[in-house]
Parts: sequence; structure tokens; C-alpha cells
Amino acid sequence: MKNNQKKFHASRRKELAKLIGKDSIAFIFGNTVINKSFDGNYQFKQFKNFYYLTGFKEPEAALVIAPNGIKFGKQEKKYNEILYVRPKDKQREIWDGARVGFENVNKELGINKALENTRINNLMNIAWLRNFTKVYINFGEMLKLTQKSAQWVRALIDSLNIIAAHAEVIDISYIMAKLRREKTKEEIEKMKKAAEITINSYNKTMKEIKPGVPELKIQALLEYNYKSEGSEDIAYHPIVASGENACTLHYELNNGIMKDGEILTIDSGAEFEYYCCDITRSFPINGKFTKEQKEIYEIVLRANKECIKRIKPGVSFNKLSKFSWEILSEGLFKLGILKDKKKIGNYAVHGLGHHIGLDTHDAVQAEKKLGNNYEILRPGNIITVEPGLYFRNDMKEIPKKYRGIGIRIEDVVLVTKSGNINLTEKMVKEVRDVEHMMKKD
Ligand SMILES: [Mn+2]
Repeated sequence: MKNNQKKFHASRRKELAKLIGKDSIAFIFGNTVINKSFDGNYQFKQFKNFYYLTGFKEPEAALVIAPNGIKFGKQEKKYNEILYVRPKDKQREIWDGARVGFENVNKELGINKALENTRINNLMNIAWLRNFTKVYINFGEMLKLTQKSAQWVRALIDSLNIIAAHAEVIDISYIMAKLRREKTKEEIEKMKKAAEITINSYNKTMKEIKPGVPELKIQALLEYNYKSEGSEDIAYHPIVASGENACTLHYELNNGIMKDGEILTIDSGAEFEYYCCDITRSFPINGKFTKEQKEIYEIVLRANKECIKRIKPGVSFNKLSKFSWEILSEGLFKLGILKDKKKIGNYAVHGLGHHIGLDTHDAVQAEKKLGNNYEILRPGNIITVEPGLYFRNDMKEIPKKYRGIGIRIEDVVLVTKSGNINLTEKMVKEVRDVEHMMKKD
């Protein structure tokens, strides 16, 4: 790992140590592999919180942070960060690839103390755990763990049952949410790169949109382009939804055929070094919007642009969401589609957007459950702005010519001290620009 990357992860661990305080200890388990079929597994993906703190991408690891330090055996030295990793194993490494091994952790990751993960049970010693008044654990994530990690987790829970009488046991996800809410310079750079890859890939792919082409082919081309442009993974399963399919918000079958005269809505993003992008655009499949499609598109576009203009520190995300509904309802009212503006929720079925970062729907929202003001925007927040309107074919109350249209326009926006920067600004969205870009040369 490069030096500046080591520094970034080290700074995150330091911040976490500050937040949990001196008499605390934190156990953060990394992810384990997930079976896909018989003896085949899904590609391994590290938990985002664990990645944030370590940059380590191997399964069955655990990080322990104890701001006051921990002594091992008779040694005098105390360590406040310990990474448990899989032991080196020649035979397994032939099959599954190289392992860093505890002996190389310091050099590779810049974490001072590392041990083989088989020794993590020693930490579950009850007498010793009594030294701490607060024990932080990544509960939400660890319930999904398999293999040996699941056994360690069970052992840890057993010890906690006993020490819980005098120690507070706390889910760490809320503190991680707080920590991840404002993005650092390094993270913003990665988000910019993820956006650049996503935009380039959309531009290459949109030329292939035409009647008769399967949605799946467009999905495949997008993913092909992401990887050709340097992304190692998709941020989430792409939505490639033509016609009425776009009204299914999390449509993921992508098994329709694009039809002349319909719209294709694509909601997709590349991941770059674990950071996510998330762009939605709606394209006329034959290259030209109909009058009705254009009318709806312009309303959604206005909501997108007007909301972005208003993004700055101190603004409430919820109020911005309400403002976008006002624009949408006003537009539909003028077109005669909406008689009662209060019914806008029937057609604008989701909120304005979400925080984004290491997760597409960034885990910073975990804080919401504590009732904290997570939704007041601050410099360093990155959010999406994605108004949409959806008219299903069974909505008999609206004129027939508007049915079967689903349009969403989504950008990724960084909140800065003085306002905001639209990280996906280069992705076309004006009607004439979209139609121009789709021209086949
Ligand atoms: Mn989104």
C-alpha cells in the first residue's frame, strides 16, 4: 500500500480512538466470504467500515482499538491498534492467492501490532476485559459472518454476557457513521475518479441505445466500460429500465427489450478503490424525446438543477426534498396531470437523495436512528440529488399519453464551505445535449 494511503487509514483509526475515549476497547470484525453455489463463492468484498480503518482486503480479519493500549505477555510495550489476520498457508495460497500474513502487516498497512487471527480468542478473556468500561463492536455487520469468524464472535458475545454488568456494550456503527459523514480530501479525490469513470462509461454506452436492443446488453456494456476505465467493481447492481420498467424503482432484472418511442432510464455507478458513484439519466431510445416525454423530463430536470443550486452548509436535506416535490407538483399541475398537489407522492415516490461515499447509500445515515441532526448539510458531505416522476400504465387517472413514462435525473454533489461542487456535472442532462450525444455517427 502506498504511503499516503497508509497515512489516510491511520488517521481514521486515530479519529475513531478519540471518539470512543480512553477506557474503551473496540472490536471490529472484517467480512468473510459468502457462498454462491456449491463450493463457489462470491467475489470477496471487505466491509466498508473495516476498509475505511485499515485498507485491508482479506477475509477473516479483526481490528482491535484500545486508546489506552494493550500489553501482550511480559512485554513492556503497549499497543493501541492490533490487526488479526489469517496465517500464511502455502497450500491455501496456491488456490486462493497470496496472504499478507501477520509478519508483513506493519510494512504493508502501517499498523504496529499484528497477530494471527487464531489468537483472537485470547482477547476474550473475561478478567482482562474488565479493564474497560465501554466495549464497542460492529454488531450489525458481524451477524453476517461465517466460518471461524462466526466462532470468535460467539466467544466474544459469551464474554460480554458476563462483563455487561459493569461495562457498556455499544454498537460502533453510529460512531463510524459520524466519522464517515464528512469526507476527507483523499476520499473526495476517489469520489471524483469514480465519477469520471462512470461518466466516460455512460458516454460510450449511450451510443448503443436503440430499439430492439436488450436492456441486459446495455448493462453489460456499462460494466465492461467501467472495468476498461480502471474500476474494479460496480457500486451496485445497475438498473437498466426501459418503458414502464423504470417505474419499478429497484428494477434489477434488466431482461426487457428496448422499444421505439420509449425511454430508457439507467441508474448505475462504478466503484473506484471502494468509493461509489451513482448517476441516473433517462434517454429516448430512438434518440429523440416525444413532446410528452420532453414535458416530464423538463420538470424533473428543473427540480434537479434548482435543488443543486440550493446546496450549501446548514441546509436541511429534508427541506430540500420537500422543495423538489414542490417543483415537481407545480410542473404536473401546469400540465393538468395533477389536480391536487398533495397527491404528488403518488408519482414522485422517493425522497430527493442520500449520502454517498464508501457505500452507495452511505452508512452515515445510521446516525439518523439516534435522532442526530445528520440531515443538516455540512462541508465535506457528499449527497445525491435524484428527483424522479413515474407514471405506470395502470394509472387511469392521468392522460394516456403520459402513462408508461419513468424519468429520474441524478447527480452526485459535494457540499463545500461556500456552496457545492457537482461531481457529475460533465454528464449531459439538457434535452438537446442528450439527443445530440445519442446521435450515431
Ligand atoms: Mn441514488
